[in-house]
Amino acid sequence: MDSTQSIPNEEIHDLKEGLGDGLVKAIKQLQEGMNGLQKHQKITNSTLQQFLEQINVITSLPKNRRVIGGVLLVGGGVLLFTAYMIKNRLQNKSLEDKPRSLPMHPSAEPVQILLPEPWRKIHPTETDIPKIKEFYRRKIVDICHDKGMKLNILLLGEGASGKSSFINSCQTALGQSGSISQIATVLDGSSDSVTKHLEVHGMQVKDDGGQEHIPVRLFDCRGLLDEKRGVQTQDIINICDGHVKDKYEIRPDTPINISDPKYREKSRKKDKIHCIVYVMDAQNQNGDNFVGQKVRDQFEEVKRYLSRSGNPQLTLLTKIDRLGIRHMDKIFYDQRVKECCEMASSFLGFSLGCVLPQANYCEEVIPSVEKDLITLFNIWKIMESAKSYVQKTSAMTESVPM
Ligand SMILES: Nc1nc2c(ncn2[C@@H]2O[C@H](COP(=O)(O)OP(=O)(O)OP(=O)(O)O)[C@@H](O)[C@H]2O)c(=O)[nH]1
Ligand SMILES: [Mg+2]
Repeated sequence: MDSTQSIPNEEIHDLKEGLGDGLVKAIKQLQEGMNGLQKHQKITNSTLQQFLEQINVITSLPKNRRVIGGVLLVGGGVLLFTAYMIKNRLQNKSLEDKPRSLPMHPSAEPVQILLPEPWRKIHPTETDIPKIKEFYRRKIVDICHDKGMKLNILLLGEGASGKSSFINSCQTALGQSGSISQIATVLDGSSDSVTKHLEVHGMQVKDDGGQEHIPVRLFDCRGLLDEKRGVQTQDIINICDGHVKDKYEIRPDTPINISDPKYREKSRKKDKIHCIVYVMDAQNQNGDNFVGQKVRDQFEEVKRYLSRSGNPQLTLLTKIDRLGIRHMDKIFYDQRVKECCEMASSFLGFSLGCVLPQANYCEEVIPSVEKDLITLFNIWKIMESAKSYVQKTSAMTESVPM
């Protein structure tokens, strides 16, 4: 039966007027809303317009209620689908407009952070890290074979900058015992300096015949802090000049008294410091302020004093692992480490070559070749500087028991 015959003409007209116009109105409203979203999406306008016309045509046909209902259902579905697609396209477009995150290097470091060439070459070949490690250990041992030479190194820096941890890292890398050395005391979260005495640490290296001492002594010192808690500049100068003996308790309020049993009145050349290392925390690059003003002033005073005697002065930039570096074997490719070293170099007025980035052992339970390698390179570099100073001044002509 022809379906139009069962519906009176007026009814069809009303239906068309009612549903058709209502639908057209709704579509128009939706279209207006979408136009706002579609600044860049001309395609959507024409799609909607075509759809609108189709609906108009269909609703004007004299069909029965079921046909019209079906049309509305399908039309509504298509409409929702179209709106969904438009929304997705607009979202994708806005994501495309945002700056992309950095493309990743195969090693998962962003490429512009890892430089194509190392900013500092620390070893001749890069293919076999354990072999390179051995190369530096051998160089360090060879320094020792130079006619009983003794090298005194003073580590000077703010409290918690990593002085004692560096001593432990050196012994770990040199000792090859398979565990982390704890010859110097390191504690977390102390507001005062953990190291309160002048502590002189000898180093041992594992050689073919077992452990043997090497003629380097690392002087650990109370941290520089404020007037109430830090080491006094006069004490630092006395240490550099060899007047302070091992285990002297450094008092923040007063420098060593010449009547103190730990005061060495007549210091010999072998008691003096042959290289001073300013230890700074790489995380503290607040602008370019690695240390507070009080500590900076003390550094400057010590620098001025030592520059008269030509004593080598280096900077150890600790905690570089906290700069967000994932692969410790990539630190000399890392732009962040380079920039941090440059800041440290201009902060203290030393050349970039005098700044040594360091990542100490702190949470590990076993040593890693990468940290061992950095540490060995740094201690070797420090010892080389001390050695040339000693040679230059002929300071160490006598043999000294460790
Ligand atoms: N992540 C990281 N932590 C470090 C590093 N060096 C030291 N630390 C941590 O920093 C804190 C202080 O280290 P210490 O070695 O005691 O510092 P210090 O300069 O001897 O401090 P004082 O003796 O208090 O003057 C400890 O929690 C160490 O584990 C490093 O290179 N990386
Ligand atoms: Mg300490």
